[in-house]
Amino acid sequence: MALNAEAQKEIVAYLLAAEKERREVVKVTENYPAMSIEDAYAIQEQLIAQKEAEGERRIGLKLGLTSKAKQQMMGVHEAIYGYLTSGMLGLEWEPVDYQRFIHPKAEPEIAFFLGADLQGTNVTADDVLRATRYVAPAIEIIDSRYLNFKFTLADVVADNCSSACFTLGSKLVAPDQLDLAKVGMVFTKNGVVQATGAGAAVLGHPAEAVAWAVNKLGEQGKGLKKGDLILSGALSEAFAFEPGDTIHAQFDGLGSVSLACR
Ligand code: OOG
Repeated sequence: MALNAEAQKEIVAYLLAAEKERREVVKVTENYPAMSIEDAYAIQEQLIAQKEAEGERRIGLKLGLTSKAKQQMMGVHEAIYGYLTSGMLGLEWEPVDYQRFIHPKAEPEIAFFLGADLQGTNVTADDVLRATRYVAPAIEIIDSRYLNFKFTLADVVADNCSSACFTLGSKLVAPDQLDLAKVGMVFTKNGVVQATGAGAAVLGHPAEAVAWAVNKLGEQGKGLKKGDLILSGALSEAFAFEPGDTIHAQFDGLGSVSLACR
């Protein structure tokens, strides 16, 4: 680690305060340029532990920067992961309140529900599909705590990968019912198409992305549990929205999911 325990603790408090007070902050690497990816994951872990201490539960994992387009945009070659907590779960039939965010953006994703524990360092996409009970359409709201959504890889990892909220569609499909790489997707805002994509945009196949994350966790002796939910990464870029907007993602064979904002 490049940062000592005291600096890590300070960064955790800095990021949690930004989230609670809903304000953008200068990215951490401005003040701690030495922060490494390893430091960032340690900070992320402490940040989630703090949320748990405040009553939230860890309910799964989310991946980020899984598409080539997003990796190129960021100038990185690696995906990232963060944790989903109970407080992030939004409901399709209940509009989300814009006031709880700083500068939210929505993106379409494919969610995995695990029917078995998953841990290891050689886990394959096939292993992921075997351990998956259902897949479902999802919309993730990301809300970077950093000014103008500008950050380095270490910054975004420390910030739990910009996680804020997500909703799931009500149709659950067994993963062997369709080829997730070929699932087409149309993403709209107020009925106007914002992006189109396919499951293959996510590291070639969304289950590949999940396998990558499981192997990363496995290197630290961690894993995922039966019942965990995983958001496998965006199929397109993320789009800003405002109160009154309705976001909708339609997936071929998977059904649809929508999210209204008030
Ligand atoms: C980082 C998180 C992006 C994804 O699916 O690529 C993400 C960000 O762009 O703020 O969740």
